[in-house]
Amino acid sequence: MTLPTQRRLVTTTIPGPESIRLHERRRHELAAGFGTVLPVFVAEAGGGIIVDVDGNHLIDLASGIAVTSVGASHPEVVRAVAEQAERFTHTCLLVTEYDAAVEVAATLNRLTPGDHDKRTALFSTGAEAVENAVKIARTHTGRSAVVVLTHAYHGRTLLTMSMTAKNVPYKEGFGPYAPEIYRVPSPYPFRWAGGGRSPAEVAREALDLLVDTISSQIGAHNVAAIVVEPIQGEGGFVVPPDGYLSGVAEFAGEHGIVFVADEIQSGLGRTGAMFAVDHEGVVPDLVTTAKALAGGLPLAAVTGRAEIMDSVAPGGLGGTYAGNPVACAAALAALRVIERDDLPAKARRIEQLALPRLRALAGPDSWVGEVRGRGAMLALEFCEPGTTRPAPLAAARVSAYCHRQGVLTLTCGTYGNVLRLLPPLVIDEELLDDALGVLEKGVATAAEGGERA
Ligand code: PLZ
Repeated sequence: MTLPTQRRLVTTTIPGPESIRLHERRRHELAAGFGTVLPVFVAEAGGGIIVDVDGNHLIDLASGIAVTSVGASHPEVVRAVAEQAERFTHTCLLVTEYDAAVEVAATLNRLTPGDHDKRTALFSTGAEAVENAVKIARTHTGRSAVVVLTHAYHGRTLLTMSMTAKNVPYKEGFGPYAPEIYRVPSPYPFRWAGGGRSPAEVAREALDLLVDTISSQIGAHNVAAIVVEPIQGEGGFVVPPDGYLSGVAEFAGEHGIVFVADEIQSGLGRTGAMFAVDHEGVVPDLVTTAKALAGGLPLAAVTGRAEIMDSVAPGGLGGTYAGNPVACAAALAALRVIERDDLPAKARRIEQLALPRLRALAGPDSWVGEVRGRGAMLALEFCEPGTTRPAPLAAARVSAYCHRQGVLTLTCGTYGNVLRLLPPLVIDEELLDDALGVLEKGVATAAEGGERA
C-alpha cells in the first residue's frame, strides 16, 4: 500500500468530527495523564503522510517523536513483522534464543562509533536502555554517582525521570527521586549565562564547570557515568558547541568514568550521520538507542565496550520483552533500509532544504530567536523579539497554526518555546516544501501576539 503524497484537508476543522467523537470516548477510558499533541485519530500512515479517520491527509513532521525515520509503514518493516509474527511472536530471550536478536546486536556493534570489541543488550524502551546503561556502568566501576546535564531528558521511569531536568510535566508530584544524580550546565550557547560568548568559549566554560563540580562536589572516583544527549531532544534541540563532547569523553576516560551517549532521539541517521557523536568523531563507552531502531516497534539497546558490558553477570540484565523477536525483525528491516538507502544522506538533504528557509525566519525583530539543529533534527526557538525571554505562547500559536493547516509539528524545550521538526527521513521533497511553506506562513501570521494573548 502506498499513500498519496499530498496534504489534503476534507473537514473544516482539524480534528474533524469523527476524531472529536473518538476523543470524547477516549477521555472516559484512557488515563488523563496521557497528554496528546493533536487529538486526531489515525487511520493509516506512511512516508510523510498521516491519514486521519475523517479522511484528512496531514504532513508528518513528528515521526512519532523521531521513531519512524523509515516511515510509519515501510513495506520491508511490515513484511518482516508479518513473517516473524507468523513464525512466533515471543519466546523470551531469557528462556530460549533466536538469531534475530543476535543479528540486531551484531548490527549495532558494527554501526556504533569505534572499532573496539563491543556487546549489545536489548530492551523495549529508551528509558529502560538508559537505566540499564547506568546499572552496567555502576557494576563496572563499583561507583554510584551519575552526572547529567541541565535540559536533559532521559525518560519517565524513577531513575530516568530523576536524570531528566524538567519538572513539569515529567517530575512534578512523582518524588522522591533517585539519589546520586548530579547535574551540570548544558553548553547551550543561546542561553549561556552572561551571554555574548563564542561557541568555543561556551564549550570551554561548560567543561570547566563539569570538571569543577565533579572534583569539588562528588569526587571523580565516585562517578560511575556521565550521561549526555549529543544533541538534547526534549530539552530544546540544544547542539553542544564543538569540543564539548570530546572534552567530556576525555575527562571521563582519564578518571575511569563511563561516558554514555544517549542517542535515543539523535541516533541512527537522524542528524545526518549515523550517530550525532560522529559529527565530532567522539567514541562513547556506551551508546543507548531506541526510537528509530525498529521502525515503530518497541526496541531499545545499550551498545558498548565489551569489558564494560560484560561486567554484569548472567541474569543481571533482562526483561520479559527485552529483544522481542517481532521487534528485532522490524529492527533488522529498518536498519537495512537506513544503511542501504543512506538515510543519513537524506537527513543532510532535509537540512539543506529546510535550514536556509528556517534561518530566514530569525532576526532581531522576529519571534524566532534562534534556529538550530542538524540533519532532520531542526528547531526554532521562540523568544520575545530582540531578547532571549522565552515565548512559549508564540511557539504554541505557530504549532497550532500548522496543525490547522494539516502539518503535524511538535514543541519542546525546558521553557516550552521550541518548535521542532522531525520529519521521517524518507519524506518526499515536495511534501517537505509544502510543510515548510505552511510553517513560514505560521511564523509570519501566528507568532505575532506572542506572550500578550
Ligand atoms: N532519551 C534522548 O528522547 C524519549 C519522550 C516522549 P522512551 N523522548 C520522547 C514523552 O514525553 O514521554 C527519550 C529521549 C532520550 C530517552 C528517552 C526515553 O525513551 O522510549 O520514551 O522510554
